[in-house]
Amino acid sequence: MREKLEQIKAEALRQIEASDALEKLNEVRVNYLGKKGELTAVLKGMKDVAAEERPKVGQLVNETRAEIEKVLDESIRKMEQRVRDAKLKTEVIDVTLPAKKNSVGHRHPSTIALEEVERIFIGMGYEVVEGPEVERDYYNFEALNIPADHPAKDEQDTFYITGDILLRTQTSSTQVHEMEKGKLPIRMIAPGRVFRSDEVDATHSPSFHQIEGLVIDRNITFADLKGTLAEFARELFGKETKVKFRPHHFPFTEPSAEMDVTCFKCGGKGCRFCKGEGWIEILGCGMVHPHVLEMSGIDPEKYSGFAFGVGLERIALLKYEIDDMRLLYENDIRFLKQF
Ligand code: 2U9
Repeated sequence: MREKLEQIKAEALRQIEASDALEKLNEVRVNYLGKKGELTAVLKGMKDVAAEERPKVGQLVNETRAEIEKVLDESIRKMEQRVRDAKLKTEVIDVTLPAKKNSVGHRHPSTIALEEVERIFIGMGYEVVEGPEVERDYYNFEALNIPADHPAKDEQDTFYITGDILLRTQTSSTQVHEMEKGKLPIRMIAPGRVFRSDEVDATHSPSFHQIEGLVIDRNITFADLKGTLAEFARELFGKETKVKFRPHHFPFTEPSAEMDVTCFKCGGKGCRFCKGEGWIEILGCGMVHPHVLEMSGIDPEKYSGFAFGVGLERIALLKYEIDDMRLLYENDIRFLKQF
């Protein structure tokens, strides 16, 4: 038995010595130490060995196994080292090569402008509320005091889905839903996409975005409107910005006004940017019409409020001095990556 084990060991060591690849060393492991290997076969043949000899033979088998394993592991370690060395020699890394460009996207200029406006109003305690883009005629027009014969209701101006269902032309509908909930006071802005049947040009698009604001509480006056919107203008365009209110008409507010800001390029002197005016029109606003409050179940004797509406694209165009609205929709990466 001893000779047989010596023979097995010598043959295993010879094969290890002759191996020139890791696969071959693994083969040796399987053939000699594996479940069906030669040493296991010897152990299985123990039944033919005299009982008193068995512990000795068992010990011999284990010793042989340990010796083969030791040489095998050492050979594998050396072989792996040789493979690594060869790889290092062939795979030269040129550290002077330019790195792969990692191109990370960023927010769209309209989104940057929206988040700026939201930041300002959230800072003044307003809530941001979003509503549906598809609306009933009532929420888009009637509840806002826009009568059936108003030109805005013309099919030329509004996208109708049915006679009663349409794509909202303003986000005021979202504010009407809030008023109907009956929770007062209200201090909210409603940003979102709106639709008007307009031809595309540098300043018009059939789909654009608005941010409308609404405040309803006891004792709200035009002074609150002026103070709030003047502060908004200063935050958005710089603390030197002055505001001016011109009388206007909207069916849903009374009195109504348009607000201009001093040109942030020339400070109001007049330049090319403000077309020599010194002023730039920025938004529409007014005191919520008592009838509008009443229709949504708010008592105009107890409560009053102000509202305003601003075009998001207009803010983005002004802020970034872009002269054509279409650039905001085309998603041309050469344009977008400038912001
Ligand atoms: C309720 C009552 C009144 C919202 C208002 C404007 C004035 C306004 C335009 C600005 C440019 C639309 O994006 S634009 O084309 N909007 O001038 N919007 S007051 O008034 C409301 C809103 C909700 C219940």
